[in-house]
Amino acid sequence: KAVLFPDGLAVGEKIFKMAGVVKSYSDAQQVCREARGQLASPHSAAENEAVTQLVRAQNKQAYLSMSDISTEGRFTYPTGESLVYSNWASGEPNNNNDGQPENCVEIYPEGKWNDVSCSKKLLVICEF
Ligand code: GN1
Ligand code: CA
Ligand code: CA
Repeated sequence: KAVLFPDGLAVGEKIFKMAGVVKSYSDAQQVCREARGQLASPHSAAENEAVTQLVRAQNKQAYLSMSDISTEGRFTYPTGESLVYSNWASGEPNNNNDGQPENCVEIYPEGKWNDVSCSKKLLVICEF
């Protein structure tokens, strides 16, 4: 795992970069798209640990790329593929924000995932 100063980590062929901004999901997607990347999409424990390190350094939850916007309960990558790896916190995904649906995914500084409202403003981490 190479450390790319500042705020970047390489795992295998993938590079994760903390963008230094806090955004809603659609704005966060745009930040990464404009940089010719996409939101962090950890496909393994090693990748999830890299994203967790960047999250922990800011002590702020971050968006992952995945959502169940298309089909409730079926989380997919932006390609539409189902997850090959997940690290849900106990009881998640619960699709419940005071009765409102939760279709996006945040990662906590502990590395566990929680589904949240896509309007929540969260740290942006892109992958390249
Ligand atoms: C949060 O705030 P609360 O407890 O109603 C979280 C949910 C989690 C839940 C887990 C906006 O809900 O997504 O499932 O904690 N809501 C937000 O206890 O982050
Ligand atoms: Ca949902
Ligand atoms: Ca939740």
